[in-house]
Amino acid sequence: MLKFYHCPWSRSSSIFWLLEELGQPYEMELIDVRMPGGPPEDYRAIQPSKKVPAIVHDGNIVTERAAIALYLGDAFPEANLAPAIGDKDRAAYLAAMVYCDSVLDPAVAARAHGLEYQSRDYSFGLFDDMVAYVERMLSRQPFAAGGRFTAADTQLASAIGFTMGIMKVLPEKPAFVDYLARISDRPAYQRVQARDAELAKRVTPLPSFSG
Ligand SMILES: N[C@@H](CCC(=O)N[C@@H](CS)C(=O)NCC(=O)O)C(=O)O
Repeated sequence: MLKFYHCPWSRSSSIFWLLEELGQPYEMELIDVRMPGGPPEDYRAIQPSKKVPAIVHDGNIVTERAAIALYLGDAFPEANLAPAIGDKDRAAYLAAMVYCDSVLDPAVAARAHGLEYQSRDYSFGLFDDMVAYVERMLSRQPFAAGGRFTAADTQLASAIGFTMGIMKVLPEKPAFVDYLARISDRPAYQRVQARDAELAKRVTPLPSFSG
């Protein structure tokens, strides 16, 4: 059995979407990461920083969104969401997965917090370089890893949707808007939007973002 630790409307929502795309059975445990004091201490045995997402599958604890998405895509190849080793799209797939969490996410956070820095100061580099790169990528290919939807799109589209649509930090580039339009009618995506809205009533509300 697969167990999924989730907080609605958070970074774990991208893994929720991927699980729905995979169509495998899983059990969800809600972790209220926004509650005062954070989740209970014993959750640290699953996720060392008491963050979401995390999964347990076949006795393996997997943390870190990129690792979880890669793990799940490979664990369920029948869903055809992970270009296999040897596939020409594998390199772009791996790079996009890691880029979302190691460059896009921290670059947006740095911008949101008004951090002034040089590219060489942090491994994630400059916000404007990140925006230009993602815009170029999505202008030359319809999906994160090339011509077809993969697990990497659950991560990239979630990141763009949240940081552009909710945080209002990522600029509304036509390439980003068109990309979100390409994925937004997927049934798994629609299901997760509806379920997260329901589940959100059971946890501490999101802070408001001033933009
Ligand atoms: N590096 C982690 C980061 C996960 C993360 O930042 N999760 C947020 C959800 S939006 C969280 O749990 N925040 C609660 C907290 O930091 O106390 C990953 O990629 O999985």
